[in-house]
This record gives sequence, structure tokens and C-alpha cells, in this order.
Amino acid sequence: MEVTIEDARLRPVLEKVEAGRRLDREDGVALYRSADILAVGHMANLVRERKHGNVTYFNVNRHVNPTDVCVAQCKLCAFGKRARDPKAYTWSLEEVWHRAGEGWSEAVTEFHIVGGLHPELTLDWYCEMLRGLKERFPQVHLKAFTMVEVGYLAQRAKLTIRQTLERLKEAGVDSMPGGGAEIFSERVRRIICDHKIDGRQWLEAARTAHELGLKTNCTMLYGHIETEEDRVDHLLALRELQDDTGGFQTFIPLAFHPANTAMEHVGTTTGFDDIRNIAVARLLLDNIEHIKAYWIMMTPQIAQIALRFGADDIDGTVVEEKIYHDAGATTSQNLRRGDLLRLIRAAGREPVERDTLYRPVSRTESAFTVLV
Ligand code: V47
Repeated sequence: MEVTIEDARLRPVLEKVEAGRRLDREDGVALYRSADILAVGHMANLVRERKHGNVTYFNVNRHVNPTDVCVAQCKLCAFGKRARDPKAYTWSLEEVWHRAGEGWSEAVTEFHIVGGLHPELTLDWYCEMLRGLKERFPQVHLKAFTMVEVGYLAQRAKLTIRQTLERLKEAGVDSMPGGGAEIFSERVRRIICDHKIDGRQWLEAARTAHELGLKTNCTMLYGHIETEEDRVDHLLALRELQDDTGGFQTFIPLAFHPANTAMEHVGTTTGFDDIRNIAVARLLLDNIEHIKAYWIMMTPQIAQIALRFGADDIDGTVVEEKIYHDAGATTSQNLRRGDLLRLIRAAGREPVERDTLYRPVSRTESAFTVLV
């Protein structure tokens, strides 16, 4: 298909994309600086359709956040609370197992489990939580803990990252979500999340998880104080690790939500930037199979449009979401399976329900089968 490229700086990028050649740092910066969203989107859609045709993936999942007590107190975050904050909560093991079961009515295939860096909950407590979930919901995939949580648990248990991941895997972790990566630039990290592991440690922890056979996702938090170069460098660092391990399944760009954070003055991202981050990620991350338009963060409306700008996944039913809603998200906290189907079909795409490892799922009203 012919496309009009208004921005002349994008012509060499288009040539590379059409020839299936890898883009470099300069191409990435040109893509981020261009206002020619249709040209950027055209290229991203080309790659997206080459990889996935018309298919769009979604899953039936439930988020489980056992505690919002967090010692890190990152400026970017509205979710983490101090233990003495009257609004802070920590569920007991029984509560975790009960809450997780509330998603069961929709026959969820995945629990997405993340939480604050709690100063008292131990690695043993988390392992018991995982074992209890596996016992009660053996069919459900446990996608649990960011690299940041693993780093903190390792430090407190006086174990290495590898030993900690081995313990968590043995207790039931099947794969890991992509959070906590934020932006790898040390300059920015020092301001927005100075108590977290640094970018190099995040990447090393992900490498170790991949070496242990755990698939993981990866993310980038944008729309705060990072530059376009910081974004490109972040994406290229993920691409480099992926060349070595192949362990990343999906990349999810995350728009910064400033409400109730220490960075409220920054303001929200625009629809233009949200779409562009999906498209640039699809173009630079040639070795990561899936790009997710997380509807909770983007709104279902923008996520739907993203399906024509590089995204092939729209996440899942979620059921209960705290991280973005504490930071002012006005989206609903859940969509039903039928809502996701409608959004995808109305974008002219073919919905495929997947499990966490992207195997198609076939279901009746209350049960599911993974088609292998
Ligand atoms: O790690 C925290 C980010 C992440 C804010 O792997 C914020 O499938 C914006 O990682 N504004 C958690 N972002 C969410 C996440 C995720 C979501 C959906 C799917 C997957 C997956 C992963 O949210 C955190 C942090 O990067 N975050 N606070 C905020 N105020």
C-alpha cells in the first residue's frame, strides 16, 4: 500500500521497515520526534500484520495486589503507602486466596500478582501464598512479582536473585510481569524512583529469570521527565537483552498517571503520545513478539485504536486494579470477556483468547481448555 510520508526524516526509516532491516538509535529518535503519526503508524502496522496478521490477543485474568505497604516511596507512584498510613492495607493469606477466587466466576486463566515492598512479609510468606493459590486454583497461571519485588525479597532473605527466583518458581510462579522497569536512565531514575534497584539490576534480574526458564514481560514508564533519547535507550537495552535470552514475551508501554503522586505537576500524557509509544515500540523491538495496549492505562477507546498502530494484544479482564486507579485513572476496573471481544471486532481485528503463554484458549460458559 502506498503511504504519503510528510516527514522527510522518516523516508529512510520506511525503507528499512519495508526491507525488514533493524532500526537504530537515530531512527528511534526520529520516530519519537515526528508528528507524522500516520506514517509512524503505517510502518508499525506493517510490522504488526507481518507478525500477527489480523489477530488480536486478549486474556481472562485477575489482578491480585496483596499489599500496598511499600518501603520505596517512589515519587512516580500513588499506590505504595507507609505502613502507618490509615489507608494502607495488607491482606492475610486467607484474604489473598479468597480475593483471587472472586475472579473465578469468569474462569480466569491468569492471576497477575504484584504489590508493595512490605518490610515484614517474608519470602516464606509469599511462597505459602503461591502454594495456596496453586492448591486452590491449579489451572490458573501465576504471573507474579516484578524484578523490583524479587530484588527486595532477595535482599531481605539474604539470598541471591537466582536463589530467590528458584524458590518462587518452585512455590508456583509460572512467569513474571513486566513492571518496575520504569526508565533505565540513571539520571531520571534517581528522581522518580531512587530507592528501587537500578536499571542494570533490573535487566540482570530479568536475564536470570529467563535463564531459569521463566518467561517475563517488560515495560517502560513514559510521560514524566524522560527525554526521547532516554526512551530509545530503554527500548534498545530491552532489545539487546532479548537478543541474548529470548525470554521477553510482551512489551507494554505505560503512560505516567500523575494524580496523587509527588509529581502531579507533570500532567497527563496525550492520546498522540500514547499511540506513538505503541508504534515506536513495535518498530524498535523487532525481536519481542507482542506489544500490549493496556486498556486500563490507555482507556479502552485509545487501546482499540492502538490495534491499528502496532499493538496485537489488549490485556485482559483485570477485575480489580489499584496501581492506576490510585493514580487517578478514570477507566473502569474491569471489562468482561464480551466487552473485549466487541472492542477488538469493532477495530476490524480477529480476537483470539490466549493463556499467559499465548496458547489459544477455547471455552464454554464456565470452563476453559488451553489448545496446545
Ligand atoms: O511497575 C506505578 C507503573 C507498573 C504509576 O506484565 C505507574 O502484563 C503510571 O507493570 N502512573 C505496574 N504508571 C503495571 C505493570 C503492568 C500492567 C499491565 C500488564 C503488565 C504485564 C504489567 O505501573 C509499575 C510502574 O511502572 N506505575 N505508578 C503511575 N502513577
